Amino acid sequence: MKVEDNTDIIMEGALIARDRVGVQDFVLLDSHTSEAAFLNNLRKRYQENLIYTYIGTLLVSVNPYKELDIYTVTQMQLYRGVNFFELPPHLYAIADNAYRVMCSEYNNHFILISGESGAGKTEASKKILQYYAVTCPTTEQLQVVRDRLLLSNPVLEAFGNAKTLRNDNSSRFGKYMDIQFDFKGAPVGGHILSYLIEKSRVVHQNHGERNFHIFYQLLEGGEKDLLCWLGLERNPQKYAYLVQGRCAKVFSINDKNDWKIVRKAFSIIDFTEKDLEHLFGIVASVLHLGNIQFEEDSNGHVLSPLNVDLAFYARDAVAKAIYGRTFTWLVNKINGSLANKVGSLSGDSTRKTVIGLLDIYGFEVLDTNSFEQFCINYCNEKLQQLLIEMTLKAEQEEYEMEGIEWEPIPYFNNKIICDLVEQKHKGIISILDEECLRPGEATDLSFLEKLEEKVGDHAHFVTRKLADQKTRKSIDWVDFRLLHYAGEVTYCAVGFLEKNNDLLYRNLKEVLCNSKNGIVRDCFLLSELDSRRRPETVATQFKNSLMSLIEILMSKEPSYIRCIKPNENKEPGKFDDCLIRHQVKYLGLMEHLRVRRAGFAYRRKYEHFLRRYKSLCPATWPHWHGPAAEGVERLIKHIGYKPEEYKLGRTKIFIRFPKTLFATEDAFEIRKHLLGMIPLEACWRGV
Ligand code: AD9
Ligand code: MG
Repeated sequence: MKVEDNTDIIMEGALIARDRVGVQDFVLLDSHTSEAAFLNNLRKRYQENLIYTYIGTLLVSVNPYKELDIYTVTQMQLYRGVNFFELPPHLYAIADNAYRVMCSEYNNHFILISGESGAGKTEASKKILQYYAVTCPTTEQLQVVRDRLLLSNPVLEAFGNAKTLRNDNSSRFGKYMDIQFDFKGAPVGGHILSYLIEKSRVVHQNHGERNFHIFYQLLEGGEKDLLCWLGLERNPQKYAYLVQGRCAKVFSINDKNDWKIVRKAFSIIDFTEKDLEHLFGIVASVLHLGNIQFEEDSNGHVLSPLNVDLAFYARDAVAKAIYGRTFTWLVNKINGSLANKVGSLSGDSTRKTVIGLLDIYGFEVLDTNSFEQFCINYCNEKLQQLLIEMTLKAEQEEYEMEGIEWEPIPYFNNKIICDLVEQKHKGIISILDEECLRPGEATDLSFLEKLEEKVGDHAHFVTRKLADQKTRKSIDWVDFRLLHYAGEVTYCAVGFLEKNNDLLYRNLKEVLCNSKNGIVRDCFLLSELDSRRRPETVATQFKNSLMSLIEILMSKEPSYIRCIKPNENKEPGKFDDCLIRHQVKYLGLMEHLRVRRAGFAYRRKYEHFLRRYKSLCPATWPHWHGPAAEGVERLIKHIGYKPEEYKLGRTKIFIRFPKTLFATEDAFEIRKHLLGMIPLEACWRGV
């Protein structure tokens, strides 16, 4: 066979392969960046079990709903220290890139994982944590920290996750976890911030849903003696708080096994037997509380000034309060055990950097959406807004500011919806808070009327009164509808005031303050009873905590993972075009791609670029005395950048393709070796 024929065959083979598996970076799509081409590429790859695809440095992930062989230690080692685009797209590449930049530039990072409920955020965040646990340098002493970081997950999931209709392991709280690294890049500690646990689930679950996992784990897996001591029976059907969803047993969940994992985790995270006694005591007491019944009886029993409805209400309020506060206690306790105690031992406690992992409950639309969905979806609006601010908006503004020629790319900015929810005095949360200040007078309906009066003309708000003008879909008279960035959600206003107020009768609080259970006493402090200050409402607390989260994130370097849910049935291999198209649209992926294609992959201030690479050019090494911009110009001329590879802005150099930067980086590594700064093997770490 002639050589030319052979080449043809190879070329043809490559084209066929490409045709079959698509391109690994959407930026490389041949055709015009149409939505159809985008979906086609995603579908091809998904069918080949290639669930990850890049848009530049952003990772798109489609939930495979089956175990794939791509998370092994061998795979982890493969991605370690390798330049971003040299291997197929992977979570590990994102994790490794953030880590390497952190180590070389001593700055802080975060990885934002977003997508709707069931799209794969929690799995992604766990896999990233495992990646760091396996690939980062460690010492015997640091292994404890590593194990605690990993094992905090099963504990928090037991208490904070539950089966919902959308996801058998749905996160019912938001989680932001900082992993702290020392100057050698070893993980030395961590810190978790948790956001608004959905405690209404403790007392009520929709059909097909469960309470938090821990209840079932305790009943299924708890040792006989323990259950006996707690006065519990193994059968979940015996407990009113566990039977409402009518699905205590779930095929995909092994409660007995999970219990064992959780028990082991507790022992490694430093929980004492006393702590556990108190903790399981609380879990059991919630179940017992749920079984308390009240009857109207004028002849005696216990005398109570409450009618039956109020007695049930008070009972549920106690159960929710105990569980909610215990969850916060749990997070604090875990934080205590993750706190970096190694700094002083390793002799350098000053130079610490962090990588934050954000895994928050995804956008959610149920048959009936309540206050909880309102908070969850508002949170997702905020994250979308952050992403827009930090990518689409910031990127385009930067080109303009730097004087780089740029054709603006339009995108939907959801700030208008964030404002509708959170604006002071005028937003939905303020209106709700105002109603909560009128006890006895205000009701959920008066709240709805106020909304109509104050935000009725907003383009993203609809009630029945306004429905005819704005939408054809019917809407109930107790409902209001928000047109979120991710779609329409109809909220039932019933319960908004009560859930936002979150009050507990004073005498019940008194009882809890004097509890014999140490955790309950820690959670209900006597000082709270004396306080005359009105506590902040739930929505306002949540709003404030999100604002400070955004501030934390804005101060760090971002990486993004956008998770996509392929179908509504949790089915492996099923690519539902319509559902995925909708997500591609609202996640703004097409706009992101357009900005990426037209823009530059990398940019750095002249001073930083010069400081790093000056050794590559005799004119700039060891010192350049002129303006940094001129130094950079000399430097890139010397190393042979072609005009189409870069642009020079007012304060920064912009590099169009990652490969240009990687070549420069490789040259720099070799130069470092020649200058005697590092051994040669280290230069080839990534090869
Ligand atoms: V929610 O907003 O907390 O309700 P998540 O967190 O986005 O949601 P999760 O990570 O819990 O979804 O994924 C849902 C299920 O999809 C998991 O329980 C797995 O069964 C499945 N999944 C997700 N990602 C992967 C994966 N990379 N490989 C295999 C996966 N299965
Ligand atoms: Mg989750």
